[in-house]
Amino acid sequence: MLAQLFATRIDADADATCLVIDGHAATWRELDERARTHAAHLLARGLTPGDRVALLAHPTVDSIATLIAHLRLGLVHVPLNTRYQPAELTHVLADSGAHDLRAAPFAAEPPAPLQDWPPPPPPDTPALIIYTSGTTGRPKGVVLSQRALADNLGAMMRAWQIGADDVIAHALPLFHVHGLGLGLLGPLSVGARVHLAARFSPAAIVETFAAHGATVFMGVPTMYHALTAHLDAHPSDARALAAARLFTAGSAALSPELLARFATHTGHTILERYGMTETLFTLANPLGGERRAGTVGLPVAGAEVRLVDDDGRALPADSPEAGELAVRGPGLMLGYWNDPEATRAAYRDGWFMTGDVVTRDPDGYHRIIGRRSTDIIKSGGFKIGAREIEDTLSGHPAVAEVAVVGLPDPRWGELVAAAVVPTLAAAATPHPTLADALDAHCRRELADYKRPRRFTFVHELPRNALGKVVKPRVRELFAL
Ligand code: MCA
Ligand code: AMP
Repeated sequence: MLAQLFATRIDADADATCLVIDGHAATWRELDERARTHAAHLLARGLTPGDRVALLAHPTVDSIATLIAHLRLGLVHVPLNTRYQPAELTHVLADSGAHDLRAAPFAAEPPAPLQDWPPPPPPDTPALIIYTSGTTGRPKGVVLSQRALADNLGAMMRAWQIGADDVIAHALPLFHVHGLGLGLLGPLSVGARVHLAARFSPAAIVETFAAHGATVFMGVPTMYHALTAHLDAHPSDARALAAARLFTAGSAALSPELLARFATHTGHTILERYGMTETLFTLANPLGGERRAGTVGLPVAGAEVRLVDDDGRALPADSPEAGELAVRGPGLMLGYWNDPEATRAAYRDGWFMTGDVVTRDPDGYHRIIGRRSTDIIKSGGFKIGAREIEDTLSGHPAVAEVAVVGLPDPRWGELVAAAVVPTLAAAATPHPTLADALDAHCRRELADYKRPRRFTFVHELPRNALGKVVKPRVRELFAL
């Protein structure tokens, strides 16, 4: 489905610039030529539809051409998180069984580029596997179909009226659906131009608006925090942003204070929306109507949502009560890769259970007020599983027991923090020395955003009568 959209673009707009990456521009024709060369390499390797292919998700024209080749050949694209450490990458490669383009680079001598693209793969075949953290151990692979991407991203592009006149200022990572789907594939599929920055910085975003006529920016709240701080220091930079058409936020809660400060600088009310890797994008404030601070708005076209109480009953539409958000619709994943049990457990009565606790205003606007599990942390818009960090820290010889929590933080949303009971052998080691040793261990084993930023050392962890660690009380240990 997406494959078809790209075919249309190449026929219609061959000489239009579709990507600008750190100053290097590429037209659709160039992107297509590179994709064809890449496709020829892949076919020469004997890869066939359904095979997974892993690639470090660096923002380069080549990696995007590779992605397009995969989508058009019916190969399953597995973007590798560029912040991952070797052990994390090993898990993704082993779990997905992906052909690793890093381990087996193509021969220097390219084969003749592919002459004709094959017919588009069937809509319900896997297109992407995105690894996302959960409550259990290592990240799980979320399998997204060609149809889910085309339908849901198409709905989002229509809702935001994104089209060939738009230029997207893009600084999100290309290994999650926010940056890869909403920021890149969606806009490209409707003919918008995407300006990618290799790294996010407020100055680079301002420059994309001031010098390259960007019209739309999609960011996580941490980026708006940085942008607003930049505008506090350089108020005149707000002019370039004021001329834009649309600013959107998602992946984590945007505080009403931040929304108001950004509006004071730029005149723009950020459009906040909600999504999840497993469901794609399901709730959004309207482009035309009221964008209500502290809410994620209304269901996106095609998505059905309902709130479910603790007994599994759907709440009536006008109920003021909080319930777990359940989602149905074409954007839903095909399942977790190779994990039918986890897939089954994620659904109830045919609805995907998000784990997010939500209320509804009388007129239908949704508010995310919490999460069912204290073991999911969102920091900088990245999802982090407390369990994975605990398992990593438990592997250090100085750790007898550990509990990881998220602490509220104005910049990062939540900050990863670890309460540690040292082993007897380590009990006499000064706490700063222990913290340094654990930090060094985490730097080797974990992506930087997963590293605990605070450690506390305790004699025992707070537990309930059943012996289970009580996470809210672990959080209190850091207030001392
Ligand atoms: C980095 N630092 C941190 C964290 N990350 N400190 C605390 N907590 C963190 N999480 C520190 C670094 O160690 C460094 O410290 C300093 O901050 C700057 O690091 P750097 O990596 O340069 O930070 P950054 O580039 O400014 O990173 C911020 C970021 C990044 C660009 C906002 O977090 C990001 O790309 N987030 C996007 C995540 C995303 O795409 N999520 C979408 C998931 P020092 O200077 O001391 O070394 S998809 C999703 O959620 C659904 C579908 C949806 O709805 O979108
Ligand atoms: P991910 O697994 O990285 O796709 O993250 C999905 C999760 O991000 C959701 O289940 C929510 O907890 C959170 N999320 C996404 N958008 C928002 C938002 N606008 N406000 C609050 N939380 C959000």
